[in-house]
Amino acid sequence: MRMRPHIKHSHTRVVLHVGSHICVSLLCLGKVVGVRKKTGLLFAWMILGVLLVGSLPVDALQLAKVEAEQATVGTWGAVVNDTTASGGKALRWNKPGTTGTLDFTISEPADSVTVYIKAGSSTSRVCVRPTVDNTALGTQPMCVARTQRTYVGRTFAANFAAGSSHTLALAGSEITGTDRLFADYASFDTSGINLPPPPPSDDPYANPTSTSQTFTEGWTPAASSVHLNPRITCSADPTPPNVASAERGVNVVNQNVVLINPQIKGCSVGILVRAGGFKLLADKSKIGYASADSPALLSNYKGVVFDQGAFGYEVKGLNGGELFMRNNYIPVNLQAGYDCLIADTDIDHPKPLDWDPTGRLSGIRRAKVGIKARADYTLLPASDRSFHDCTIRSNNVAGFEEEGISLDANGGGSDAVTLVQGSPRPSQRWTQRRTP
Ligand SMILES: [Ca+2]
Repeated sequence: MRMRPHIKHSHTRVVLHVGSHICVSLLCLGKVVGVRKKTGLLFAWMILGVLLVGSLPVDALQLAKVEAEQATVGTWGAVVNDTTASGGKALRWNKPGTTGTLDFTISEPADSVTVYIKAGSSTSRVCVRPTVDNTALGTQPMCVARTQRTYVGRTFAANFAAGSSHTLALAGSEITGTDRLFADYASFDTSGINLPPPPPSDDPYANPTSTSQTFTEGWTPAASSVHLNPRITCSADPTPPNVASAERGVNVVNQNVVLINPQIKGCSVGILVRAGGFKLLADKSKIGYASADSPALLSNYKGVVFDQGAFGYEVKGLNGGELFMRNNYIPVNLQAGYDCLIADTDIDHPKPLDWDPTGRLSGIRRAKVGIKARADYTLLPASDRSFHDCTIRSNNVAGFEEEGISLDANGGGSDAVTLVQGSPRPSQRWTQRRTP
Protein backbone atom coordinates (compact mmCIF):
# COMPACT_ATOMS: atom_id res chain seq x y z
CA MET A 1 0.00 0.00 0.00
CA ARG A 2 1.27 3.39 -0.91
CA MET A 3 1.09 6.47 1.24
CA ARG A 4 1.94 9.90 0.12
CA PRO A 5 1.06 13.40 1.17
CA HIS A 6 -2.25 14.67 -0.01
CA ILE A 7 -1.39 16.62 -3.07
CA LYS A 8 -3.46 16.92 -6.16
CA HIS A 9 -0.79 16.55 -8.80
CA SER A 10 -0.12 12.93 -8.27
CA HIS A 11 1.75 12.50 -11.51
CA THR A 12 4.66 14.49 -10.17
CA ARG A 13 7.05 12.77 -7.86
CA VAL A 14 7.06 14.18 -4.42
CA VAL A 15 10.47 14.35 -2.87
CA LEU A 16 9.27 13.42 0.52
CA HIS A 17 7.29 10.26 0.48
CA VAL A 18 7.51 7.52 2.97
CA GLY A 19 7.83 4.05 1.70
CA SER A 20 6.32 2.36 -1.25
CA HIS A 21 4.59 -0.37 0.63
CA ILE A 22 3.44 0.75 4.03
CA CYS A 23 0.03 1.03 5.54
CA VAL A 24 -0.39 4.03 7.78
CA SER A 25 -3.40 3.96 10.00
CA LEU A 26 -2.75 7.29 11.66
CA LEU A 27 -0.22 9.85 10.69
CA CYS A 28 -0.16 13.50 11.55
CA LEU A 29 1.09 15.22 8.49
CA GLY A 30 0.84 18.56 10.24
CA LYS A 31 2.27 21.30 8.13
CA VAL A 32 2.47 19.19 5.04
CA VAL A 33 -1.25 18.97 4.55
CA GLY A 34 -2.09 22.08 6.47
CA VAL A 35 -3.81 20.23 9.22
CA ARG A 36 -2.53 20.88 12.66
CA LYS A 37 -2.98 18.16 15.16
CA LYS A 38 -2.28 19.49 18.57
CA THR A 39 -3.17 17.31 21.41
CA GLY A 40 -1.58 16.47 24.67
CA LEU A 41 -2.02 12.80 24.38
CA LEU A 42 -2.47 10.71 21.33
CA PHE A 43 -1.71 7.09 20.73
CA ALA A 44 -0.58 6.40 17.25
CA TRP A 45 -0.31 2.90 15.92
CA MET A 46 1.24 2.20 12.60
CA ILE A 47 0.75 -1.33 11.53
CA LEU A 48 2.36 -2.97 8.59
CA GLY A 49 -0.41 -4.13 6.39
CA VAL A 50 0.89 -7.50 5.44
CA LEU A 51 2.08 -10.10 7.87
CA LEU A 52 3.72 -13.10 6.40
CA VAL A 53 3.48 -16.14 8.58
CA GLY A 54 5.76 -18.88 7.46
CA SER A 55 5.56 -22.45 8.52
CA LEU A 56 7.21 -23.09 11.84
CA PRO A 57 10.23 -25.39 11.92
CA VAL A 58 9.45 -28.86 13.09
CA ASP A 59 10.95 -29.67 16.44
CA ALA A 60 13.55 -32.30 15.70
CA LEU A 61 13.95 -33.45 19.31
CA GLN A 62 12.91 -37.06 19.72
CA LEU A 63 12.94 -38.55 23.16
CA ALA A 64 12.60 -42.17 24.10
CA LYS A 65 11.23 -42.27 27.62
CA VAL A 66 11.75 -44.94 30.26
CA GLU A 67 9.75 -44.63 33.47
CA ALA A 68 11.74 -45.33 36.63
CA GLU A 69 8.76 -46.94 38.33
CA GLN A 70 8.90 -49.77 35.80
CA ALA A 71 12.10 -51.04 37.38
CA THR A 72 12.33 -53.81 39.89
CA VAL A 73 12.55 -52.35 43.41
CA GLY A 74 14.39 -53.84 46.34
CA THR A 75 13.69 -53.46 50.03
CA TRP A 76 15.41 -50.09 49.83
CA GLY A 77 12.40 -48.46 48.21
CA ALA A 78 8.98 -48.55 46.64
CA VAL A 79 6.95 -47.41 43.69
CA VAL A 80 4.80 -44.51 44.85
CA ASN A 81 2.03 -42.42 43.40
CA ASP A 82 3.10 -38.88 42.55
CA THR A 83 0.80 -36.54 40.67
CA THR A 84 3.74 -34.36 39.70
CA ALA A 85 5.57 -37.27 38.08
CA SER A 86 5.38 -38.58 34.56
CA GLY A 87 2.89 -41.41 34.45
CA GLY A 88 1.65 -40.42 37.90
CA LYS A 89 4.24 -42.60 39.57
CA ALA A 90 7.83 -42.43 40.71
CA LEU A 91 10.42 -44.57 42.37
CA ARG A 92 11.30 -43.75 45.99
CA TRP A 93 14.49 -44.64 47.80
CA ASN A 94 14.54 -44.81 51.61
CA LYS A 95 18.16 -45.87 51.61
CA PRO A 96 20.85 -46.51 49.00
CA GLY A 97 20.00 -49.13 46.42
CA THR A 98 20.11 -50.03 42.75
CA THR A 99 17.15 -50.90 40.63
CA GLY A 100 16.82 -53.97 38.54
CA THR A 101 17.57 -53.40 34.90
CA LEU A 102 14.98 -51.97 32.57
CA ASP A 103 15.07 -53.16 29.00
CA PHE A 104 14.46 -50.63 26.28
CA THR A 105 15.10 -50.10 22.62
CA ILE A 106 15.42 -46.91 20.63
CA SER A 107 14.63 -46.45 16.99
CA GLU A 108 17.45 -43.97 16.45
CA PRO A 109 20.88 -43.65 18.01
CA ALA A 110 20.95 -41.62 21.21
CA ASP A 111 23.71 -39.25 22.25
CA SER A 112 22.57 -38.46 25.77
CA VAL A 113 20.36 -39.61 28.58
CA THR A 114 18.59 -37.30 31.00
CA VAL A 115 17.42 -38.56 34.39
CA TYR A 116 14.75 -36.73 36.38
CA ILE A 117 14.96 -36.85 40.17
CA LYS A 118 14.04 -34.84 43.25
CA ALA A 119 14.64 -34.87 46.97
CA GLY A 120 11.98 -35.77 49.50
CA SER A 121 12.03 -35.07 53.22
CA SER A 122 15.75 -34.99 53.08
CA THR A 123 18.33 -33.49 55.43
CA SER A 124 21.10 -33.59 52.87
CA ARG A 125 21.61 -33.94 49.16
CA VAL A 126 20.66 -37.14 47.39
CA CYS A 127 22.29 -38.72 44.36
CA VAL A 128 21.63 -41.06 41.45
CA ARG A 129 23.98 -42.65 38.99
CA PRO A 130 22.48 -44.19 35.87
CA THR A 131 23.95 -47.28 34.27
CA VAL A 132 23.25 -48.27 30.69
CA ASP A 133 24.37 -51.61 29.35
CA ASN A 134 26.40 -52.20 32.52
CA THR A 135 28.33 -48.97 32.07
CA ALA A 136 27.85 -46.23 34.62
CA LEU A 137 27.27 -42.84 33.03
CA GLY A 138 29.17 -39.76 34.10
CA THR A 139 32.28 -39.56 36.19
CA GLN A 140 30.26 -39.30 39.36
CA PRO A 141 26.64 -39.52 40.47
CA MET A 142 24.23 -36.69 39.82
CA CYS A 143 23.10 -35.07 43.04
CA VAL A 144 20.38 -32.61 43.97
CA ALA A 145 20.12 -30.49 47.08
CA ARG A 146 17.75 -31.51 49.85
CA THR A 147 15.66 -28.48 48.94
CA GLN A 148 15.09 -29.75 45.40
CA ARG A 149 11.48 -30.75 45.85
CA THR A 150 10.49 -30.70 42.20
CA TYR A 151 11.84 -33.00 39.52
CA VAL A 152 14.93 -31.75 37.79
CA GLY A 153 16.75 -33.37 34.91
CA ARG A 154 20.46 -33.96 34.59
CA THR A 155 21.95 -35.01 31.30
CA PHE A 156 24.76 -37.49 30.66
CA ALA A 157 26.57 -37.86 27.37
CA ALA A 158 26.18 -41.29 25.85
CA ASN A 159 26.36 -43.21 22.62
CA PHE A 160 23.65 -45.79 22.22
CA ALA A 161 23.01 -47.62 18.99
CA ALA A 162 19.57 -47.85 17.52
CA GLY A 163 17.65 -51.06 17.09
CA SER A 164 19.38 -53.23 19.65
CA SER A 165 18.08 -53.73 23.15
CA HIS A 166 19.59 -51.75 25.99
CA THR A 167 19.30 -51.91 29.75
CA LEU A 168 18.99 -49.09 32.23
CA ALA A 169 19.56 -49.21 35.96
CA LEU A 170 19.49 -46.41 38.51
CA ALA A 171 21.69 -46.46 41.59
CA GLY A 172 20.59 -44.21 44.44
CA SER A 173 23.25 -43.09 46.90
CA GLU A 174 23.90 -40.74 49.82
CA ILE A 175 20.48 -41.60 51.14
CA THR A 176 20.79 -41.69 54.91
CA GLY A 177 18.59 -41.05 57.92
CA THR A 178 15.35 -39.53 56.85
CA ASP A 179 16.64 -38.74 53.40
CA ARG A 180 14.39 -39.55 50.53
CA LEU A 181 15.13 -39.72 46.83
CA PHE A 182 12.60 -39.92 44.05
CA ALA A 183 13.28 -40.79 40.42
CA ASP A 184 10.66 -40.14 37.77
CA TYR A 185 12.01 -41.21 34.41
CA ALA A 186 14.96 -41.26 32.04
CA SER A 187 14.81 -39.93 28.51
CA PHE A 188 17.13 -40.75 25.66
CA ASP A 189 17.79 -37.96 23.20
CA THR A 190 17.81 -39.45 19.75
CA SER A 191 17.94 -36.21 17.79
CA GLY A 192 21.59 -35.43 17.55
CA ILE A 193 23.48 -38.43 16.22
CA ASN A 194 24.35 -39.20 12.62
CA LEU A 195 22.97 -35.88 11.54
CA PRO A 196 24.90 -32.95 10.18
CA PRO A 197 26.17 -30.62 12.87
CA PRO A 198 23.45 -28.21 13.91
CA PRO A 199 23.47 -24.97 12.02
CA PRO A 200 24.89 -22.01 13.87
CA SER A 201 22.42 -20.26 16.09
CA ASP A 202 20.08 -18.09 14.12
CA ASP A 203 21.06 -15.27 16.44
CA PRO A 204 23.51 -13.20 14.40
CA TYR A 205 24.45 -11.32 17.55
CA ALA A 206 25.30 -14.29 19.76
CA ASN A 207 28.86 -13.06 20.31
CA PRO A 208 28.74 -9.32 20.88
CA THR A 209 31.85 -7.19 20.77
CA SER A 210 31.04 -5.85 24.23
CA THR A 211 28.50 -6.62 26.92
CA SER A 212 27.19 -4.24 29.59
CA GLN A 213 30.16 -1.96 29.12
CA THR A 214 30.06 1.70 30.12
CA PHE A 215 31.33 4.05 27.45
CA THR A 216 32.14 7.72 27.61
CA GLU A 217 30.34 10.49 25.84
CA GLY A 218 31.11 10.62 22.13
CA TRP A 219 31.83 6.91 21.88
CA THR A 220 32.48 5.85 18.26
CA PRO A 221 31.80 2.12 17.77
CA ALA A 222 33.94 0.31 15.20
CA ALA A 223 32.51 -0.85 11.90
CA SER A 224 30.44 -4.04 12.12
CA SER A 225 30.74 -4.12 15.91
CA VAL A 226 27.88 -5.44 18.03
CA HIS A 227 27.35 -4.03 21.51
CA LEU A 228 24.98 -5.61 23.98
CA ASN A 229 23.67 -3.34 26.71
CA PRO A 230 26.16 -0.47 26.15
CA ARG A 231 25.77 2.31 28.70
CA ILE A 232 26.41 6.00 28.36
CA THR A 233 25.39 8.75 30.71
CA CYS A 234 26.19 12.15 29.20
CA SER A 235 24.82 14.06 32.18
CA ALA A 236 22.41 13.90 35.05
CA ASP A 237 20.46 16.75 33.48
CA PRO A 238 16.81 15.73 33.01
CA THR A 239 16.55 18.30 30.19
CA PRO A 240 19.88 18.50 28.36
CA PRO A 241 20.33 21.52 26.10
CA ASN A 242 19.63 21.54 22.39
CA VAL A 243 23.29 21.65 21.43
CA ALA A 244 24.11 18.94 18.95
CA SER A 245 27.85 18.99 19.55
CA ALA A 246 27.80 19.43 23.28
CA GLU A 247 26.71 16.14 24.74
CA ARG A 248 26.58 13.38 22.22
CA GLY A 249 26.26 9.83 23.45
CA VAL A 250 27.14 7.62 20.49
CA ASN A 251 28.72 8.72 17.22
CA VAL A 252 27.82 6.22 14.56
CA VAL A 253 30.15 7.10 11.70
CA ASN A 254 31.16 3.54 10.83
CA GLN A 255 29.11 1.05 8.87
CA ASN A 256 26.91 -1.69 10.28
CA VAL A 257 27.06 -0.84 13.97
CA VAL A 258 24.57 -2.77 16.10
CA LEU A 259 23.43 -1.65 19.55
CA ILE A 260 21.23 -4.03 21.53
CA ASN A 261 19.45 -2.96 24.73
CA PRO A 262 21.44 0.23 25.25
CA GLN A 263 21.08 2.61 28.18
CA ILE A 264 21.71 6.16 27.04
CA LYS A 265 20.89 9.09 29.30
CA GLY A 266 21.19 12.84 29.60
CA CYS A 267 22.59 13.63 26.14
CA SER A 268 21.84 16.46 23.74
CA VAL A 269 21.85 13.74 21.09
CA GLY A 270 21.77 10.17 22.36
CA ILE A 271 22.78 8.47 19.12
CA LEU A 272 23.87 10.34 16.00
CA VAL A 273 23.88 8.11 12.92
CA ARG A 274 25.87 9.17 9.86
CA ALA A 275 26.63 5.78 8.32
CA GLY A 276 24.80 2.89 6.73
CA GLY A 277 23.46 -0.29 8.24
CA PHE A 278 22.95 0.90 11.81
CA LYS A 279 20.67 -1.22 13.97
CA LEU A 280 19.13 -0.22 17.29
CA LEU A 281 17.55 -3.34 18.76
CA ALA A 282 15.51 -4.20 21.83
CA ASP A 283 15.88 -7.91 22.54
CA LYS A 284 13.64 -9.17 25.29
CA SER A 285 15.71 -12.32 25.68
CA LYS A 286 18.98 -10.53 26.46
CA ILE A 287 20.63 -8.70 29.27
CA GLY A 288 19.79 -5.05 29.74
CA TYR A 289 16.32 -5.25 28.21
CA ALA A 290 14.65 -2.01 29.16
CA SER A 291 11.29 -1.15 30.67
CA ALA A 292 9.12 1.89 31.21
CA ASP A 293 10.85 2.44 34.54
CA SER A 294 14.33 1.79 33.17
CA PRO A 295 14.17 2.90 29.56
CA ALA A 296 16.78 2.42 26.87
CA LEU A 297 16.80 6.11 26.01
CA LEU A 298 16.10 8.47 28.88
CA SER A 299 16.23 12.26 29.20
CA ASN A 300 17.93 13.07 25.92
CA TYR A 301 17.06 16.21 23.98
CA LYS A 302 17.12 14.08 20.84
CA GLY A 303 17.17 10.33 21.29
CA VAL A 304 18.39 8.96 17.98
CA VAL A 305 19.07 11.13 14.95
CA PHE A 306 19.50 9.75 11.45
CA ASP A 307 21.62 12.33 9.73
CA GLN A 308 23.38 12.69 6.41
CA GLY A 309 25.00 9.41 5.42
CA ALA A 310 22.45 7.24 7.23
CA PHE A 311 20.64 4.61 5.20
CA GLY A 312 19.57 1.04 5.59
CA TYR A 313 18.95 1.56 9.29
CA GLU A 314 16.62 -0.27 11.61
CA VAL A 315 15.02 0.32 14.96
CA LYS A 316 13.15 -2.78 16.02
CA GLY A 317 12.41 -5.33 18.70
CA LEU A 318 13.60 -8.91 18.82
CA ASN A 319 11.96 -11.78 20.64
CA GLY A 320 8.93 -9.67 21.50
CA GLY A 321 11.02 -6.75 22.65
CA GLU A 322 10.09 -3.09 22.52
CA LEU A 323 12.43 -0.15 22.61
CA PHE A 324 11.42 1.93 25.61
CA MET A 325 12.11 5.66 25.44
CA ARG A 326 11.07 8.05 28.15
CA ASN A 327 11.30 11.82 28.60
CA ASN A 328 13.24 12.54 25.44
CA TYR A 329 12.24 15.80 23.78
CA ILE A 330 12.46 14.43 20.22
CA PRO A 331 12.99 10.69 20.65
CA VAL A 332 13.41 9.64 17.00
CA ASN A 333 14.48 12.08 14.30
CA LEU A 334 14.86 11.01 10.67
CA GLN A 335 16.51 13.70 8.59
CA ALA A 336 17.97 11.61 5.82
CA GLY A 337 18.05 8.12 4.49
CA TYR A 338 16.32 5.36 2.66
CA ASP A 339 15.60 1.70 3.31
CA CYS A 340 14.63 2.39 6.89
CA LEU A 341 12.55 0.65 9.52
CA ILE A 342 11.28 2.22 12.71
CA ALA A 343 9.29 -0.34 14.65
CA ASP A 344 8.41 -1.69 18.05
CA THR A 345 9.07 1.47 20.02
CA ASP A 346 7.30 2.41 23.24
CA ILE A 347 7.68 6.16 23.55
CA ASP A 348 6.25 8.34 26.26
CA HIS A 349 6.92 11.63 27.97
CA PRO A 350 4.64 11.38 30.99
CA LYS A 351 5.20 14.79 32.60
CA PRO A 352 5.99 18.29 31.31
CA LEU A 353 9.60 19.32 31.81
CA ASP A 354 11.43 22.60 31.45
CA TRP A 355 13.04 21.86 28.11
CA ASP A 356 14.87 24.63 26.29
CA PRO A 357 12.57 26.85 24.23
CA THR A 358 12.54 25.92 20.58
CA GLY A 359 10.81 28.65 18.66
CA ARG A 360 7.15 27.96 18.73
CA LEU A 361 6.87 26.13 21.97
CA SER A 362 7.36 27.86 25.23
CA GLY A 363 7.04 27.02 28.86
CA ILE A 364 7.25 23.59 30.31
CA ARG A 365 6.54 20.92 27.77
CA ARG A 366 6.43 17.27 27.01
CA ALA A 367 7.94 15.53 24.01
CA LYS A 368 7.72 17.65 20.89
CA VAL A 369 7.26 14.83 18.41
CA GLY A 370 7.64 11.15 19.12
CA ILE A 371 8.91 10.01 15.73
CA LYS A 372 9.83 12.87 13.45
CA ALA A 373 10.57 12.15 9.82
CA ARG A 374 11.86 15.56 8.82
CA ALA A 375 13.71 14.98 5.61
CA ASP A 376 16.19 17.75 5.04
CA TYR A 377 16.64 18.76 1.43
CA THR A 378 20.18 19.89 2.05
CA LEU A 379 21.15 16.58 3.65
CA LEU A 380 19.85 14.40 0.85
CA PRO A 381 22.16 13.55 -2.05
CA ALA A 382 21.73 15.74 -5.08
CA SER A 383 21.33 12.66 -7.26
CA ASP A 384 18.15 11.68 -5.48
CA ARG A 385 16.66 14.04 -2.97
CA SER A 386 13.94 11.66 -1.96
CA PHE A 387 13.43 10.19 1.43
CA HIS A 388 12.13 6.82 0.47
CA ASP A 389 11.37 3.27 1.46
CA CYS A 390 11.08 3.96 5.15
CA THR A 391 8.63 1.81 7.04
CA ILE A 392 7.27 3.12 10.32
CA ARG A 393 5.06 0.57 12.02
CA SER A 394 4.00 -0.84 15.35
CA ASN A 395 5.05 2.13 17.41
CA ASN A 396 3.25 3.17 20.56
CA VAL A 397 3.76 6.87 21.05
CA ALA A 398 2.28 9.08 23.75
CA GLY A 399 2.92 12.27 25.67
CA PHE A 400 3.92 14.81 23.06
CA GLU A 401 3.03 18.40 22.34
CA GLU A 402 2.83 18.50 18.55
CA GLU A 403 2.51 15.18 16.84
CA GLY A 404 3.05 11.58 17.76
CA ILE A 405 4.44 10.49 14.44
CA SER A 406 5.10 13.21 11.94
CA LEU A 407 6.16 13.43 8.36
CA ASP A 408 7.57 16.77 7.52
CA ALA A 409 10.07 18.43 5.26
CA ASN A 410 12.82 20.91 5.74
CA GLY A 411 13.43 22.93 2.63
CA GLY A 412 16.87 23.97 3.67
CA GLY A 413 16.34 27.51 4.78
CA SER A 414 14.30 29.02 2.03
CA ASP A 415 10.83 30.27 2.68
CA ALA A 416 9.51 28.64 -0.43
CA VAL A 417 11.32 25.67 -1.87
CA THR A 418 10.34 23.25 -4.49
CA LEU A 419 9.86 19.87 -2.99
CA VAL A 420 8.89 18.19 -6.19
CA GLN A 421 11.63 16.38 -7.94
CA GLY A 422 12.04 16.74 -11.65
CA SER A 423 10.79 19.65 -13.68
CA PRO A 424 7.16 20.19 -12.92
CA ARG A 425 5.34 23.10 -14.42
CA PRO A 426 5.13 26.00 -12.01
CA SER A 427 1.46 25.35 -11.39
CA GLN A 428 2.32 21.87 -10.25
CA ARG A 429 4.87 22.91 -7.74
CA TRP A 430 4.20 22.06 -4.21
CA THR A 431 5.68 24.57 -1.86
CA GLN A 432 6.00 24.64 1.81
CA ARG A 433 6.41 27.59 4.09
CA ARG A 434 8.72 27.06 6.97
CA THR A 435 7.44 27.58 10.41
CA PRO A 436 7.87 31.24 11.33
CA1 LIG B 1 7.37 -41.70 36.36
